Amino acid sequence: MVNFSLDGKVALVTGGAYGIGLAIAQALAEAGAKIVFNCSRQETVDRGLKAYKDLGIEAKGYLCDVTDEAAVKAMIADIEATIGTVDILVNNAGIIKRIPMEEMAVDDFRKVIDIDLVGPFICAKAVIPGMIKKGHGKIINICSMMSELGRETVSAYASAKGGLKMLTRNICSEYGEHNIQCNAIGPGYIATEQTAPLRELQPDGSRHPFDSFIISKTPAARWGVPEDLMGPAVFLASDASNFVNGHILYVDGGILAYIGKQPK
Ligand code: NAP
Ligand code: GCO
Repeated sequence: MVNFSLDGKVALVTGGAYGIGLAIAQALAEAGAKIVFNCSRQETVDRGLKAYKDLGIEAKGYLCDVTDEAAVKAMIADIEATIGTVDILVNNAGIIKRIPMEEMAVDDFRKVIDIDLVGPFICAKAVIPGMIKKGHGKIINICSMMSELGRETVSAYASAKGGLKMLTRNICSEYGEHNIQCNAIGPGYIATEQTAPLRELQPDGSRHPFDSFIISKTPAARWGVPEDLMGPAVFLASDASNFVNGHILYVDGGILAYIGKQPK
C-alpha cells in the first residue's frame, strides 16, 4: 500500500515561521511529523510559535542562523537529544536581493549565496550523520524558477538557487547508498511576503506590471499560494518517494512548460 504517513518522524523546516515554510511544516504535521523550525531573528521565531499554536500544531522553534555552522550543529544536537534524529530536513530559509548586477555590492551577492546556498549545505551536513546512523533520511531543498531561468536584478539569487539544484543532485549522488533521498521543490511565483513588492497595486489602483506579467506567463493564470506546496512536500518526505532521488519537482502552474502567449 502506498505510504504517505510521517507518523513518528521528526521534521526540521528552516525558516519555517510563515509563508512557504509554514505551509510545508503544516502539511508534514498533518501527515504525522513532529515539527521543529528555526529563524535568525527572535521576533520571527515568536511569530512562528504563535502561528503553529493558532494551527493547533505543537512545534519547537530555535533561534539559529543557517549560515552559522556552530549554531546549526548545536541545534541539531539539541533536537537529537530532546526530540530525536532529524528524519526530514526542509532547507527553506532564504532571502532575495533585487539589485541590478552592475550596482550590486559584492557583500550583498555573498550574503545571498551564504544564506540560500551555503546555509543548506551546513544544515544538510549537520543532519546527514544521524540519517546514516538511522539508515534513512529525506532532504528537501527549496529551489526556485531561478534554478532554471534568469531575469533582471536577481543574479545572486539565481546563482544560489541554481547551485542549490546541483547541491541536491550531489547529495543524492553521495548519500543515496545510505537510503537518503535528497530532492528539491522548485516553487513558481508564490504569493508571500518575499514577492509582495512584485504585486503592489499601482497608484492608480491597477495591477503591478510584474503581477500581470506573471499571470500571463503561467498556464494556470494565477500566482501560486503556499498551500500549493503541501502535497509535493508530503510526497517527497514520505516513503511514497523512496526511489525518487536527485529530482527537482517544479510546482509552478506550468511556467517552465510554456513558451508564452502569442501576441495578438
Ligand atoms: P521568506 O520571506 O523568504 O521567508 C524566509 C524565512 O527564512 C523567514 O522565516 C526568515 O526568518 C528565514 N531566514 C532568513 N534568513 C535566515 C537565516 N540566515 N537563518 C535562518 N533563517 C533565515 O518567505 P517565502 O517566500 O515563504 O520563501 C521561503 C523559501 O522559498 C525561500 O528559500 C525562497 O527563496 C523560496 N522561494 C520562494 C518563492 C516565492 O515566490 N515566494 C518561490 C520560489 C522559492 P528570519 O528573517 O528571522 O531569519
Ligand atoms: C523574483 C522573485 C522570484 C521568486 C521565486 C520564483 O524577484 O523574480 O522573487 O525569484 O521569489 O523564487 O520561483
